[in-house]
Amino acid sequence: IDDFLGSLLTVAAKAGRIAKACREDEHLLSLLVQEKKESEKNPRFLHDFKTLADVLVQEVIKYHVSSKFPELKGHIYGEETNEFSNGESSIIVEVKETEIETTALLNQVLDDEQAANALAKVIHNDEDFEEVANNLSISQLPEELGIWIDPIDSTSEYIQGRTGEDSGLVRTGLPCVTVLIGVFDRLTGAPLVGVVNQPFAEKDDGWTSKYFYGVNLQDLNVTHPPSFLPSNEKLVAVSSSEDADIKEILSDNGYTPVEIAGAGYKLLKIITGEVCAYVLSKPTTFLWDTCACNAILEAQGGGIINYSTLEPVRYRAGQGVKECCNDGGIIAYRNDEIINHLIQILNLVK
Ligand code: 2IP
Ligand code: CA
Ligand code: CA
Repeated sequence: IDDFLGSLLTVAAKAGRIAKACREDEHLLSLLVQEKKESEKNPRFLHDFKTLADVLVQEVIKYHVSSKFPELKGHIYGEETNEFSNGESSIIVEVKETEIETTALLNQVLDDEQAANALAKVIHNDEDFEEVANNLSISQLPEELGIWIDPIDSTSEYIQGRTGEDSGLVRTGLPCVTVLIGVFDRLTGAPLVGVVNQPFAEKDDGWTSKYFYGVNLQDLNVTHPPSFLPSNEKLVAVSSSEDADIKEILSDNGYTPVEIAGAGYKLLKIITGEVCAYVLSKPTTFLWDTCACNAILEAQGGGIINYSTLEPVRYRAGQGVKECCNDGGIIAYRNDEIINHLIQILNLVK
């Protein structure tokens, strides 16, 4: 059976291994960081970076999914463009048929044979993902699908590389890094399948990763972790850039706003039940940030609405920060009771 969910989890796990490989080697990491062009920058940041890891991960996911599911070719969208410049010239980074060819291409970017070799090995090493309980064949999904990839969310945390607090609710650091793959219905815009890999979930002698998924169909509704997990009723995740008056309204109404890095990671904290919602009044998240976790949240009975229109966020093809911005802000929530209360206290009723 063409296990669609298994394929997404397999490539998300490989993406996590690539992100780890790129960070492991300080020299390699220094080679990988490049400031984004003005047109690609997220207004949230004065300096917005992408790393070769971002571009590589996105290309690996595109290559893997479109070779296994050719009907998706041309409908796999991602945050990053696959152009990477090493100073004097720019190179189109992609996965080649063979490891040798991929090594040669990477060496053009890295100018470091050994590093290029190491990375190409991880890219071409196919470790199958452990059995996934719910085989999901692509035939169970609507015909017209699209995929949104955020290859590495929390790039700033990824580059800084802090290990994060060792207990309780991690708020910054490598644990906030997530690989996000969201599948949506191109006709309705509804998020259907979400897969998240958290490559730096726990630090013991090395980093152990964690995975999460959700399938949100009429006749199939599964999530990992299970939906019955209780949700913290008081903590609300906010961006460190959120307005003080919004944080005040939350505190005045029985909630505790918690500043946590990472759009994907804040959404993940709702999915795991550690916070009950994520409120963002700013236009600083994009379709690639929210699609994966939106599918999981809807499968759990929650969702994401636009902070200004109160409409559920819906997904479409697009390219770049202008076309793909959740420009009214978002509110993500675990259940209807929470969203109804938040709309009321934030006085958002139109
Ligand atoms: C970023 C990243 C930032 C987030 C921003 C996202 O994605 O998740 O953490 O800002 O909205 O677009 P904040 O930390 O204020 O929530 P990326 O790292 O992929 O650019
Ligand atoms: Ca992101
Ligand atoms: Ca990103």
